[in-house]
Amino acid sequence: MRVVVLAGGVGGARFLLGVRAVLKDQATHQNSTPDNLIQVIVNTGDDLTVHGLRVCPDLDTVMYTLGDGIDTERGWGRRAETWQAKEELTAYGAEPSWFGLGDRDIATHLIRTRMLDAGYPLSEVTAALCKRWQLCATGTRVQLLPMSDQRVETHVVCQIDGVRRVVHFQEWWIAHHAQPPVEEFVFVGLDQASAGPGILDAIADADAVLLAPSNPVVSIGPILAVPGLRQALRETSAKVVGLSPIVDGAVVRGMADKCLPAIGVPVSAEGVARHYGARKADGILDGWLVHETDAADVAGVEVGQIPLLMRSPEATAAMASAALDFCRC
Ligand code: FO1
Repeated sequence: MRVVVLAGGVGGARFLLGVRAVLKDQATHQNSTPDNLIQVIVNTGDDLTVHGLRVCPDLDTVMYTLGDGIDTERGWGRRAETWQAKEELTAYGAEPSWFGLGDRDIATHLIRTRMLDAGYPLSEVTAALCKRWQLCATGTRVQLLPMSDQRVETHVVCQIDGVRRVVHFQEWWIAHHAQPPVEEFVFVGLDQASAGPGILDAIADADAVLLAPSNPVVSIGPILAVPGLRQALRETSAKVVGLSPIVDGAVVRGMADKCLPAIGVPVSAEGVARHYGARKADGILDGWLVHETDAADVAGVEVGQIPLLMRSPEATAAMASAALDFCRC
């Protein structure tokens, strides 16, 4: 089965563990070893350069999570991390002191920065980094596809201490704790960007396309904004099914509740579904999975109700299984 998943960071990475587990389980229960392929289209709008290093938070969160190197408490960065380099940089007064660069994590950024400087595109750098992390499982290959090889960065137009400012998303999210009221999210570089290699074909050839329960504005949003992406989703023969990131009327973690109002979307399962829109209209969704206590009524979108809290690997696998079943029918 060829499954394409659009994903951001923490929530998307956890959901992917479920998708991989379901396909692996199916592979081990079938006599012929099928060749499943999960192609993850990952948001790169969070990417930034700090201390001369190129950091790709969502690509790294997905890679570390699927590669079992993630710090599960934080949801980002490496397990058993240390922060000596960060402390030394701060002692020198080097900014940004607010960005948590872990010593183990720095190795990833050094390799990435060296390869980018040598002219390798981000897609090839990502494939090279993933070789170490063994993302595949029995009968299931996993490929991480940056949404674009061109640099696209999410910047936030907001009010900080009464002054209208434009800051990088990471600064808004980390240094200002997503507090400053947002006027607009701007995806800088988008007009010069094209879909990463293999992405449009992956969507066209998919048996299923899933929108992970990631932030609809700053994770899924930049991906959908890449030229040609929405059209590819509207044209694929695969079903396109999303999972609501709003569970029991609220965000589970992250800052979707601070982002959705900035684009005029209600913080609800139905609000997000309407935002993505029905493929039968001019949107992208065929199906939408909401938590058992939520509801959504969107013309042209088939809505399913299942537990959407990723409390355990089994719960996450059940979500993935329900989404894939939706695509098969
Ligand atoms: N999140 C934080 O809240 N504080 C940090 O200092 C921080 C550092 C960081 C470094 C590398 C990385 O891959 C992720 C990091 N994150 C940090 C998480 C990151 O801001 C978020 O995962 C996403 O970009 C937003 O979903």
